[in-house]
Amino acid sequence: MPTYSEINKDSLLWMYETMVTIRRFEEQSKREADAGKLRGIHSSIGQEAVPTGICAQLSDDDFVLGTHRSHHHCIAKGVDIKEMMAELLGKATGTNKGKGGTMHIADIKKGMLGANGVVGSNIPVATGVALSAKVRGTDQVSVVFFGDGASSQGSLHEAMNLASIWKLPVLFVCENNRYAESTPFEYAVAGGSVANRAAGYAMPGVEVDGQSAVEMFEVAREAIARARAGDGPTLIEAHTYRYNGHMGADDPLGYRTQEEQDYYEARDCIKRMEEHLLDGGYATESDLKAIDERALAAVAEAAKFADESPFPDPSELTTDVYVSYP
Ligand SMILES: Cc1ncc(C[n+]2csc(CCOP(=O)(O)OP(=O)(O)O)c2C)c(N)n1
Repeated sequence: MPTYSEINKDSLLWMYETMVTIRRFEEQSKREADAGKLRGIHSSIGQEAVPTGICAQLSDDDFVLGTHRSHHHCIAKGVDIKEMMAELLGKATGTNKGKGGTMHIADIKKGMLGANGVVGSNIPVATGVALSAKVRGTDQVSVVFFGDGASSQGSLHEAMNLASIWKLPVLFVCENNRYAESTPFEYAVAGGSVANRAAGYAMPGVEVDGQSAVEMFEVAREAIARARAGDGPTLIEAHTYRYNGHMGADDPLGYRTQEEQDYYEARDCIKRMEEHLLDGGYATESDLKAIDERALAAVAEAAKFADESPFPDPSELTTDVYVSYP
């Protein structure tokens, strides 16, 4: 997985391809769910720029921890999409041998320590991971993504406090997509801001347009540098939007308006990156078409791989479930 230190042609093109791959992957995941091959997914369509702008600057040695809605985190962190799709379908070739599914994808060698279906649960884990990096004297950074709903969990506040007093190398990244299931952010979050909460824990709290990969990159650059330098954590609130229902077709979206949806879709992260690349002379229409086709082909190959893979053998039921200590 490449690691970029600045915005240039290479990093812009990598971010574009990563976001397009995430979107095509999510579209395919929905088709798999609609076909009854899994029970449903929490789609990350609309939110692709958030992990992409950050992970462009991480290496396999850095850590990411996610949520129930984590396909975009995994792809941005370099997890193989064939193994991911197989995991979604519960196949033996999946990242977790088919035992994790859509909400528990992990790939330790890529530094993707796991999606997690329990809201808010990965925040203290990421903080512990950052403590481990500090104790071991490495320059590794730990990044945890969570939703606006999770931002009021006690786990975030306990973790921010410890991360601040111990100056841990962790980025707390809130993907504020405006709703926790159907509960609006304005109703549920006192004070109307997640970023403001950083002040109570003596760390920077930054708001950023989460539909711009370039802005995500810039904000993350500073936070990552701060973490690697031993200066401690940053809280980032990325304003974004999930275009689909909370968990697919079961959600009639009665709690939000078409105007609101149109507002965010007009600021779509992929469209904006496309414009940025073309206007800046970084790519031509045909370059972008070639990338789009490559992403589509990669996702089609992943779907085929997943379909053709076997389910785990029943004898595997309890393997990898418990760790045995020597
Ligand atoms: C501890 C816990 N409480 C409740 C749930 C049920 N649940 C799943 S997703 C979700 C909403 C989470 O909203 P947010 O953190 O904003 O993330 P988003 O779904 O918007 O990505 C809830 C309440 C859960 N999985 N875990």
